[in-house]
Formats: sequence, structure tokens, C-alpha cells
Amino acid sequence: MVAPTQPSLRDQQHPMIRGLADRIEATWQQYLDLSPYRLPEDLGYIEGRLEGEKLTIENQCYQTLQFRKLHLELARVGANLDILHCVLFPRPEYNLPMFGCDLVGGRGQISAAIVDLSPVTGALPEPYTTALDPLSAHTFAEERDLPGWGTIFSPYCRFIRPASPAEETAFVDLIAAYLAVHCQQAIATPATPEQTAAVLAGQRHYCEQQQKNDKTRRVLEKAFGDAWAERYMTTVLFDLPEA
Ligand code: 18B
Repeated sequence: MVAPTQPSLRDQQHPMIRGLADRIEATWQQYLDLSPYRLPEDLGYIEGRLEGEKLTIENQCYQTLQFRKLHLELARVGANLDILHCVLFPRPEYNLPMFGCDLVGGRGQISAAIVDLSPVTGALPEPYTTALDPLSAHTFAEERDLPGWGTIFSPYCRFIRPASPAEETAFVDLIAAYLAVHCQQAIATPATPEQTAAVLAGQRHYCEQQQKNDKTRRVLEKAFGDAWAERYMTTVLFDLPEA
């Protein structure tokens, strides 16, 4: 056995990304019983080049009883672009929403911070909305508009450009609160095998919409080429569950 390389990328990343990565892991550890999840051999730690700059990607994946895949990805392009991407894919026997968040920044400024719990069959369950309602009172100076493909997001989706370190901290707290609500609900939700087909169809739609994010695709295409970007988006970032 070769010892896994220690995650080191986050030590170089924007403090908001570092802080959120630590909070996500702590929240997972607090609520869930994590088992390892194997990514395709060559896709755990990746290095490429984007316009002469080094692109580094570090993936961390787990699974649990309720989740097929918990994915935390840190990426850095040279010193210019820092990314945190996190998605939780429920097993289709559990009718749970998709947790997703993305932080994108460069040159010391986070430009995009987004979090959502996106339902895949109808609306978010009532215990979710009851827990999330009080969180919507917190406002931020710069709210951003969702792109056209963002029809998958719930009314609780938040998309901002943080205006200060205080807003960065507040948004990390908000993301951690969404994640804690989700973990608590997930471990309290029984399996509903009769809804598996509907959940699968909803997750497939979610992934297909996310694959339309041209900004993500462009970064990957420029560093690794079109075919690699397509493979990465469809097998690591937003893999469609098998029917
Ligand atoms: N994403 N993001 O994860 N993306 O993965 N992301 C950008 O300031 C990457 C998710 C989302 O306005 C930008 O405009 C790369 C999840 C939305 O058109 C860049 C990876 C969600 C936008 C990247 C990555 C999500 C967005 C532009 C793989 C939500 C705005 C930054 C490591 C749950 C899109 C900016 C728009 C933006 C790149 C959302 C560069 C490479 C899970 C809505």
C-alpha cells in the first residue's frame, strides 16, 4: 500500500475556501458514518496546465448509508483561480434533495459563493423549509443572478459575491448550517424504495443542468482538452446514477 498524499492544496488557498473545507469535513464527521469512496484511479489528484499556469485538483470522496457519494473538491489554477466544489449525492432509495455549493475566487477575492439544497422530486420537504426559513433573514450586500440553467435550484438557493471578510465568514456559517440541516434530515429519513425511479430521474435532471455550466467546462477544457473535460464533468463532478 502506498500512503495517500496529505491534502496540501487547501493550505495555499483563499482563507474562505480553507475555512469552508474544514467546516464541511467537521460537519460530515459530526453527523455521518463515513466510508471511503473510490474514484476512477487517475482522478483523485490531478495536475494540468491552463494558459501556462498549473491547474491542481484534489478530490476527497466518501459514502454513507444515505449517500452514494459525498464529494469535496479543491482546485487551484496558478495563483489566479481558487475553487471549492462540494456535492452530496443521496442514494436513490432515499428521497433527499441535492446539497451543492461552489466557491470561486481569484487574486484574493471570492467572486462567486453559492449554496443550495435542490429538491429532485417536487418541493423541499417541510422539515427542511422550517429549518431553512429563519436562515433567509441574513442578507448580503451583493446578491448575484442565477444563470439560465439554474432552474434546478430551490427558493432557498443563495448566490452572492462576498463584500468583506465578515460576509465571507457569515456565508461559510450559512453553508455549514444548510449542510447540518441536510445531514440531520438525511439520517432521520427512511428509505422509500417505491420512489427510486422518480428520485433517479430527478438526480439525472440535476446533473444534466449542472453539466451546462459553461464557466466550469471552460476552465477544464482549457487545461485538459475538450474530451477530458467532458469525461470529468460526467464521471466525477456530475455523474448520472445508473437506472
Ligand atoms: N464556476 N466550479 O466546481 N457549481 O459545481 N458555479 C463558476 O464569478 C468551477 C457547482 C455555480 O454566472 C465560475 O462568475 C470549476 C455546484 C454557479 O453563469 C467558475 C469547478 C454549484 C455559477 C466556475 C467548479 C455550482 C458558478 C464563474 C470544478 C451549485 C455562476 C465564477 C472544480 C450548487 C454561473 C464567477 C454563471 C460559477 C468553475 C454553481 C470559473 C472549474 C455544485 C451558479
